[in-house]
Amino acid sequence: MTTPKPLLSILQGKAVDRPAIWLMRQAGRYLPEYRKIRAEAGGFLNLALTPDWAAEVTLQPVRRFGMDGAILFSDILMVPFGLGQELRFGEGEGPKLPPLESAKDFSQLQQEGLINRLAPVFETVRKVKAELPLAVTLLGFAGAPWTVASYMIEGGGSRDFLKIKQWAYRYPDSLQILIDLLVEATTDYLSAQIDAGADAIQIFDSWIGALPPHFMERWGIIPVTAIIARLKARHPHTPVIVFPRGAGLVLEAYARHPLISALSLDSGVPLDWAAKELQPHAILQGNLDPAILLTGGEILKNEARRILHHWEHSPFIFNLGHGVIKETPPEHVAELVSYIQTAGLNTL
Ligand code: 1CP
Repeated sequence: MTTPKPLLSILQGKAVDRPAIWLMRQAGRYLPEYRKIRAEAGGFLNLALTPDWAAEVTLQPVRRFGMDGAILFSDILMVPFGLGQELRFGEGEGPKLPPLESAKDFSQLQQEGLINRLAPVFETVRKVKAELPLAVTLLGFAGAPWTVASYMIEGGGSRDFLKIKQWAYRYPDSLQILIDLLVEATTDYLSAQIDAGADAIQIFDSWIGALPPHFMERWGIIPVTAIIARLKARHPHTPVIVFPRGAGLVLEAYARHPLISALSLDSGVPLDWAAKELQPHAILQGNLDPAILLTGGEILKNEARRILHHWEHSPFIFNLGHGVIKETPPEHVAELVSYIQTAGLNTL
């Protein structure tokens, strides 16, 4: 059976004849056509907030490789930016923000005006939707509250997350105020992406794995499912994929949660365990090590085959366990996409 949008059909729990594939960070520096536009745009923020450019780089990997999904070109830090926190992306560095030092700083964040300040993002979604082949699913996204709060409090990327973790351990009620604010802001932001044409959503909780397992319910599952509950009230048919990177055994609680229907797995998740404990409760996506895509050759084929074999009888979305590494040769991506889409399960 051929379906109009294989990726969306899988997320809706329909039977399809092959797994779907898209890759986290499929747009970006490993593509020469991205680097060209990035150089023209100057800064990352200028690129992400100029709809013609952002739409173009969203479409680039789909055009080149024929993925089943296009992910909006934007960043999880658009929400803090939309709330009025200053945001810079230095050349070759990660994001930098003036860190929130105490609950007093929360009053500087302005929720009204968020949607206006982020209007170019929704314009990008509309532009992509108009140009995207019908068979391709358009994914909107946002960061989960814990992960986004970590950048707002640490002032950028972090290795140890000591500021946000101490805040969570010492003043949980105070951190909760920020998390609740992010639940509301993220819901509005995602809802506007869906209104503009996003077919499905992914919520990235990239740093939830920094917490011990028994804190993941409070700071991971509860806020993420609060967003999903609010989104469902407005858009009951839009699927949401949750990516709780590094959640380990807590993935079982995510999968069993009635509001979570699809989970993205990092490369640390053993697939025999996932097949048994997660797959009965959720649609799964993942989880090739991005370094294997970087390496290419025999191991890429063998590992792609190994992952597919786990899902012979279940709907599955092939992806990486984390984003594409910027040194990855585009030919490796081309090989992987055509392998997944054409080898099919019968000829493996
Ligand atoms: O200069 C450049 O070209 C900037 C590099 C870059 C890109 C291409 C950044 C800065 N963000 C993005 C786009 C982006 N970010 C996308 C859309 C593109 C796609 O997936 O094809 C998405 C989905 C994100 C999401 C994102 N941003 C996450 C969650 C996923 C993950 O990687 O865990 C996170 C944590 C960020 C923060 C961020 N933005 C950029 C960087 C370098 C970082 C990581 C900083 C750090 O903590 O070290």
